[in-house]
Amino acid sequence: MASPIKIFGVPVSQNVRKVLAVARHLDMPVEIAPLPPRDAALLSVSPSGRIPAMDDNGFTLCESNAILIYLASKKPTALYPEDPQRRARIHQWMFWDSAHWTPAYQPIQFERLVKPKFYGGAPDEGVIEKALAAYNREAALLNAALDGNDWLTGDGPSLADFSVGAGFTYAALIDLPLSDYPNIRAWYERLSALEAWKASTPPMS
Ligand SMILES: N[C@@H](CCC(=O)N[C@@H](CS)C(=O)NCC(=O)O)C(=O)O
Repeated sequence: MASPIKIFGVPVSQNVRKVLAVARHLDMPVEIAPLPPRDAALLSVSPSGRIPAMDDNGFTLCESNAILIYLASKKPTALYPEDPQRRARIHQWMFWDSAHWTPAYQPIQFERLVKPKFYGGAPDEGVIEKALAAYNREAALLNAALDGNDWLTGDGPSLADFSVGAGFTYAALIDLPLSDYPNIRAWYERLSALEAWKASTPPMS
């Protein structure tokens, strides 16, 4: 008999959080191996040492968005509809998340949260200023896309919302500017009301 899918990574990581939230939304049992990044035990599933990673009975995978697609492909639901154009739109947002959105907000999260908490030292305001310019450029795009839309790609939540929404996990703690983005605020409230999103909330967010 097949074992539950194993997810490697600490749930405080927003990239792990999105995987756990999607698994929960799909009602798919997973087992968590709470390893921090670069743990030696990770390397056979995640050669970069980054989290999250996954092992489904010998099939290993890393990259959070690839894992989301894998999980949702195993159990077809409205999170990942079969229609090619709807899927393409979901992929568009997931690629944007990896290529533009995460790189825009992550330096702010690192400087304001990860660095003081785990490495010690004051935030580098120069890094933050540069990152805020990128963040505002991307947040304006997201806010515009949500104008008149409750969700990113259809009438209900899809993988796109879980993927992009993970970036707001620490928004309050790291003081991400949201006052100019009312559509993002309303959308993130909708996402936050989902049982799966609540259940995957890291303790310190
Ligand atoms: N693109 C990757 C990013 C994964 C990532 O950077 N994870 C962080 C934790 S949130 C990590 O493992 N950092 C350690 C490192 O980069 O060495 C994904 O979406 O899975």
